[in-house]
Amino acid sequence: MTRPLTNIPQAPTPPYPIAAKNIPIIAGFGRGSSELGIPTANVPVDKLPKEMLDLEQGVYFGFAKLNKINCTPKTEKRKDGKDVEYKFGNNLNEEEFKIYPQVMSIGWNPFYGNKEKAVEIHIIHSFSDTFYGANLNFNVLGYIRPELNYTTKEALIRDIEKDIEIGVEMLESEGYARYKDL
Ligand code: RBF
Ligand code: MG
Repeated sequence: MTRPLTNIPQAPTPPYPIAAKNIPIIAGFGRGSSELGIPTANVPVDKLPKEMLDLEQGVYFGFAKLNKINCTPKTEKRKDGKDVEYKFGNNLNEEEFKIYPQVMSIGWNPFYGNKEKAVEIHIIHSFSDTFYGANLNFNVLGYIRPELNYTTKEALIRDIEKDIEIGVEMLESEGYARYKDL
């Protein structure tokens, strides 16, 4: 028996597992990769299953898998006016379409003072390119912590890195690894 890192149960308990399929990845603010070095797949809240919208703001973990879309690349303007290239996953390597652990943030990103609720998934893999326009299958298997405000970017990054460590540890454990099926 390994010592539990947190008070997270040893297997999903209701309302988990919650699964979402073929959710399109949209452009966020572009801060995840450029400012934090932690890219996230932003998903449209209105395309998510109701059980996911009922979750309180906070940080969660589960599994995720990208699906490539057969679509010609296009460029779209992000809210801040910056051009974003949608490649629909066609630029990624075949082996990058497998199931990875993920940590997910639901909330208003208090550190950045967002006005709208954002749901973003950090897939735990260093992808060879961007994944805008690809689709995402993912599940939510448990809760890690509430969304917090931070005084520095470094403190936010440190906590996300801790979330990743906790998420990976839980997902490798017997009670959660069984849900690696999307
Ligand atoms: N933003 C916050 O303001 N507070 C948080 O506690 C917080 N936790 C996060 C945890 C994870 C696992 C991830 C992936 C993101 C988190 N964020 C949080 C969101 C972060 O600010 C966001 O990913 C970047 O601003 C890029 O949109
Ligand atoms: Mg993002």
